Amino acid sequence: MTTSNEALQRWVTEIADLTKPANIHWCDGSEAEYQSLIDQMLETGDLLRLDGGYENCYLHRSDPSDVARVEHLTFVCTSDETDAGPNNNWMAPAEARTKMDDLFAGCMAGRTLYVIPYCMGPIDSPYARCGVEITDSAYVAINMKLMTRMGKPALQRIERDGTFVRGLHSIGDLNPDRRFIMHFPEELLIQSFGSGYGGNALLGKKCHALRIASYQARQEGWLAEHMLIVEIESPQGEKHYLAAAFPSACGKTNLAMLIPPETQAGWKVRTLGDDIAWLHLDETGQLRAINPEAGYFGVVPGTNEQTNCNAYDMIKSDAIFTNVAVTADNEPWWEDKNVGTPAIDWKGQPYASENGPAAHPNSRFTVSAKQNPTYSPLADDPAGVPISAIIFGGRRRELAPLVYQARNWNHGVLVGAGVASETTAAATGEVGVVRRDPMAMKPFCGYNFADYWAHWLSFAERSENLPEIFHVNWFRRDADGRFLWPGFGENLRVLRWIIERCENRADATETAIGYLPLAADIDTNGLDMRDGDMDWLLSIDTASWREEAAAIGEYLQSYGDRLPASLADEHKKLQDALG
Ligand code: OXD
Ligand code: MN
Repeated sequence: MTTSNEALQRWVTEIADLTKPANIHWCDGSEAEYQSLIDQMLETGDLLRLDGGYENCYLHRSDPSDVARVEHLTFVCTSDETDAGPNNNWMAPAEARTKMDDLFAGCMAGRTLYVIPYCMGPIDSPYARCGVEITDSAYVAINMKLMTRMGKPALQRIERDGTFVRGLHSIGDLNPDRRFIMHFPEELLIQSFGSGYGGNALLGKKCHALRIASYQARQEGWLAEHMLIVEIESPQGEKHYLAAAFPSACGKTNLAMLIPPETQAGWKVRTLGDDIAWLHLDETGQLRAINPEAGYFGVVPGTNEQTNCNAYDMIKSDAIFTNVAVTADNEPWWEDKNVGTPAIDWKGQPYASENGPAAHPNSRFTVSAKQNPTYSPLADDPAGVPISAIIFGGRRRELAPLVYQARNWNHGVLVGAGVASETTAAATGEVGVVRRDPMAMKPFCGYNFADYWAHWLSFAERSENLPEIFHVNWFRRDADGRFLWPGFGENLRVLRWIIERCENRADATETAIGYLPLAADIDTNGLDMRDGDMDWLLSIDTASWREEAAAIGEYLQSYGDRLPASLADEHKKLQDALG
């Protein structure tokens, strides 16, 4: 297969000349191709077949030094450094190109170069965008097949539209000293070298659908966000679509796949997306969302019949596991799976508890979204879904109440900009330290956050019909470290209040930080909670919030002159309200 798009043909030739592969394979996205890549990887040992109750499931073990996103090696290369902003690592484009050309020179010798045309979003959607990833990793090719609309239809769209994002990837020699993830948003180009792992290597995901897309979205008047999209249907058949931004490994997949507990009879939840949303205003001023992805790359540990039964079942067939352990029967195993025992750890060594967890804490499953029993067919609707509410959240043991609502859009932008969360294993670095993660986009915004907030604020001038904005925290603990809120399916109780607020049907108390429910407004029927837990979950400690507001102010000020005045105003209002 080749292409009638001359720019693409030229680029493939140019990259082949640079990287010197033994073969070139244009991916058509067929099942037969998927199976033949799997067979080939089974032969080379890059994949291991899993057994037990797991059908067509495979395990890939990545290099032990290559198990998470590498934010310190991720760069945004704009011609002007300030366009990348203090939120990104920056390198001058020419310097980055030279560095990467040196790394890529001859790097595919003896390997196959895969050309992977893909479409982010429903193929026929005006909101979708295409890309082509060139890679020397068959693991990337099979993951892209599950995660995106990959192959022939995407290539046909590229040939129709004439534009595409270029992504060049090589696993190189997996040497962490020769690992870089470079973005050139002005050229719609990504170059990634030295990692075979997830967000570093599956370039459609974080690199394209967030970093490059956020940059493009600003130019074109839309938003590319780190958000799940979920449909909630009430017992009366009323439907609402919510988009929620939480940092990595804070439960987006679980919330998107929420299973209503028995006490919530008649409620239905369907999933549109678990990680990324592209949001556009339609001609009526309604914000509409599409999920650019077609699969889930989810965190495995913690998935069990209680926490997320649908995900637990969904990954029993046609899934790729990365860095989980295996049992003696060759079933995949992970911490908190609650069945079976590990025999071999994620590194392929006999399991011994003194060596740490059996599955890597950031081990993942890759699976087509269509395997989700609560997959919403609207995920394929070219027009997307209308969003009623945007929800921000983080993992905070203290401070942030269970839920609160922003007073209006601009205040909501401040709430989003002030998001902070404890770090997780999704990225390399220390776990559990609180860091600012505005809109959960700290690792993913492809340009200066100050400009990004200005772009968010500009939506208020374009529509009078914008979604309500909320903040949630499922992770608050008491003085003994006990989680105060049960989380998982019970989060529906909080989503119900959010929907009621969108419908102007629920009460709230106005506080310095926004509108909070009264304890009685959240249904706690049947929950095993102690007296006073709900009050604690909804309490606001003014002294701590003053400190938080000061810290947010300091953080915002680090963006200097570029900080939008109306965001500074919102912040001043918060400080005044806290007294
Ligand atoms: C992810 C992440 O993999 O956010 O989705 O790290
Ligand atoms: Mn994510």
